[in-house]
Amino acid sequence: MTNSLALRAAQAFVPDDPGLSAEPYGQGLINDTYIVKASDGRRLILQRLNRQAFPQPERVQANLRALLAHVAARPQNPGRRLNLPGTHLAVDGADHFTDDDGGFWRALDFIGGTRCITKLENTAQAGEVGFALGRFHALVHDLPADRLQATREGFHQTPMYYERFRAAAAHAGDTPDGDLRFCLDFANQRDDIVDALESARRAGKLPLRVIHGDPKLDNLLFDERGERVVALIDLDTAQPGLVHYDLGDCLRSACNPAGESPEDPRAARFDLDLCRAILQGYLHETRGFLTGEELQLLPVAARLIPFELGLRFLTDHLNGDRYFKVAYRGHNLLRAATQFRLTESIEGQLDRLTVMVGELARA
Ligand code: ADP
Ligand code: GN1
Ligand code: MG
Repeated sequence: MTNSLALRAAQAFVPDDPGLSAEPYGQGLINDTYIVKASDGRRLILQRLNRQAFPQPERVQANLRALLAHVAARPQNPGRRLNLPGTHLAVDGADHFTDDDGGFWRALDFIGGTRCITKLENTAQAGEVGFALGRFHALVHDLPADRLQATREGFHQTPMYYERFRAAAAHAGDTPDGDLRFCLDFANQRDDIVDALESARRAGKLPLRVIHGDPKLDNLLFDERGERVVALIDLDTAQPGLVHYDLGDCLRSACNPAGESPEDPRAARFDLDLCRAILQGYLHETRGFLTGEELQLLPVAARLIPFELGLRFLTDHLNGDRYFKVAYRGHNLLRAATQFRLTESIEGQLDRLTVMVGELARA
C-alpha cells in the first residue's frame, strides 16, 4: 500500500504524475526505503534517512555527490564496471526533500535487473564480492579522505562501542541466563582486543582513506543470474576510515553462510575458502596502494569487526531496541550471539587466516 508521506516525498522528485506510487522495498536495518514507480515506467529508490543514525543527513548527501563526481571521472571498462546509484534533484533543485515532520528524503537511481544474495553459493561469487569492494577502494584511493565528512562520528571505532556496551550492561539485571549470559561473558572476556586497530591508527601506522563503511552482502547487487556484482549501494556511511573496517565487515557478512539471524546462533561459522576467494578478488583490484602494515592487520580486523557488531547488537538489546530494526523482542540478542559465535569461529582459525593473508599478499 502506498504510504502517504512517502508519496508526498516522491512527488517532490517526480511532479505532476497522478499515477505515481511508492511502496516499501528491501530489507535494510536503518533507513525507510521505497520503490517509486512513475506512469512513464521510470523507477526510483526513495529513502527517508534515519535521523538517529545520521543526525546530519545533509552530510550524507554532500559525501555522495563528492564521491559520485570523483568516480564519474575515473573511466571503467564498460564490461566490468562497478556502478554506484546516482542521486536525483528535487523539483526545487535541492538534493533532498524535507517533509512537514522533519523527515529527510532523497531519491536514487533504481538499479534494476539485479538481486541481493543472502548467502554465497560458491567461491566464484565470493571472488565477485572481493572485486566489488576492491574496485570501490581503487576508485576512491586518490580521493583525499578529508574531502568527505563524518556521517557517523566514531563509526567502527571499537573502543567507543565497548564503552557503550559497558554502560548498557550495568543495567542488565542480576541473573541473566541463556544467550544473554553467553553474550555478556563473551564481551567481558575480550576487553584486551578492542583497541587493536585504533591504537595502530593513533600511532600513525594506518592511513585514513575513503571507505564505504557498510559493505555487507545485502549492499551488493548481483546480476539476475547471481554471477557478477554490478553495483555497490548504501553509501550513507562512506566517510574517512580504515580499509580494515570495510574488509572486516565484508568478510563477517559474506563468509558466514548462516547469515545474521539463524535459528540457532551456533550455526554461525567462518568459511575460510570463501574468505580466500574474497581476498583474492579484492587484492587483484587494490594491489599497489595498500601498505604492508595495512595488509598485516587484516586478520585482526576479520576478528574485531564481527565482535564489534555483536557489541552493537547486544547494546541495542540492552537499551530496548532503539537503533536496529527488529522483527521481535530478542532479535538483537540473537544477532549478537550469532556475531559472537562467528567471532569464536574466526578465533579458532586465526593462525590459518594469518598465514593465508601473508601468502596472498606476497603472491
Ligand atoms: P539501509 O541503510 O536501511 O540498509 P539500503 O540503502 O541498503 O538501506 O537500502 C535497503 C535495500 O533497498 C537494499 O538492501 C536493496 O535491496 C534496496 N536498494 C537500495 N538502493 C537501491 C538501488 N539504488 N537500486 C536497487 N535496489 C536498491
Ligand atoms: C546496518 O544499513 P544497513 O542495514 O545496510 C548498519 C551496519 C551494520 C548492519 C548489520 C548505519 O546496515 O553498520 O553492520 O546494519 N548500518 C548503520 O546488518 O549502522
Ligand atoms: Mg543496506
